[in-house]
Amino acid sequence: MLGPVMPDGGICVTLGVIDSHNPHDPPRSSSSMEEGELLIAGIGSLGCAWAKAAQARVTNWVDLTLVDADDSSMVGVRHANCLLLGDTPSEVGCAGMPQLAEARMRSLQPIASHFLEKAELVLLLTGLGGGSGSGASVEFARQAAQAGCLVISVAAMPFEAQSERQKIAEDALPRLSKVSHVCVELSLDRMAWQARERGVDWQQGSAWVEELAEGLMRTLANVGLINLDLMDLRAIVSKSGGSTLLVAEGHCDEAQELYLRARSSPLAAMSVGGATGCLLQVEGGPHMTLKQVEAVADAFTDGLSIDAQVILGARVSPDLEERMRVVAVVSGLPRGASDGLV
Ligand SMILES: Nc1nc2c(ncn2[C@@H]2O[C@H](COP(=O)(O)OP(=O)(O)O)[C@@H](O)[C@H]2O)c(=O)[nH]1
Ligand SMILES: [Mg+2]
Repeated sequence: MLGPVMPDGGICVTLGVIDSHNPHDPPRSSSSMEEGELLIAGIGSLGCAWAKAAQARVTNWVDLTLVDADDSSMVGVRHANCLLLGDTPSEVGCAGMPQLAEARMRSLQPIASHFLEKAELVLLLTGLGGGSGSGASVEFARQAAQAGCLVISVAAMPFEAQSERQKIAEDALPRLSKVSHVCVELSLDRMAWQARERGVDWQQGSAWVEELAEGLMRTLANVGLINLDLMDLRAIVSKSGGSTLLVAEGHCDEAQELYLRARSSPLAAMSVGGATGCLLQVEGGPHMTLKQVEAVADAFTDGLSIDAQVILGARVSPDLEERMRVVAVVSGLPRGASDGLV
């Protein structure tokens, strides 16, 4: 531990630097996490596709749950808890019927409770606007929270041209947000736009979701003291108000650039100004300096409330060399805040 540091603005930051061993294989010490404590859950077809891709990056130490009315979402998966919403031919499909998906998810609670009781953190990925994701994700998040899990939901909003889907999504989002500790809203339009910029198909634009999931899971698992870190995360997300996630990777000397990259991810417009809580994890190569960590902390905490609680962790991962990976959970945001991100 390097002890508390006080960056500009008077925000008190607790800083810990932990050397990770092999970045690809986080330690599972006896005092750290147990199997099943970290869970990525995909709900609905898009959510399942994202969850499979995200969990494939952290396969040895994060479990996977797939929930959909369509069993093709579960094809080709080796180790996952698969929950099919309706298991007779007449029941298959929840197209445009979120209430039906929600009711079916409710009836699956006895099965879901087996793995939700063990889990500490659930990262829920879903695309709103269809039936399965919009209905079942609300009920799944409710069950997870009831089982004592910390629930972080990432929900994609439909393309603006899809007005029927928009309506369903706008109904589902506040309900999902209410039963999640953190609910991050993604815009498929922004994602598609960014994918086009890079010359890839919009569905491949999901690399950002995978990075977010991987970054968050590494933040929580790599440090070895999972419970301590989950407690830090709990302290941050328990603040009242809105919350969001920021993730970025870039050169370790470009703190401001890293921050701007994190802010331009396909999140819906949301200002982090006035936030009262921030958990910031900075990961860099072996030559990362305290000065670089502080520069990133300054860039990410600039504009937070003057008395914000900031918990800062830093970790050395040899594979990052000159690069830095930053994951921030920002909470206590004034409701309805928007700064019109492009
Ligand atoms: N245009 C387009 N949008 C899609 C496609 N697949 C998914 N989406 C979007 O993703 C959202 C969720 O879709 P999906 O996960 O298939 O719904 P669910 O399985 O019924 O929950 C939809 O509301 C759409 O906005 C696609 O192939 N084309
Ligand atoms: Mg579907």
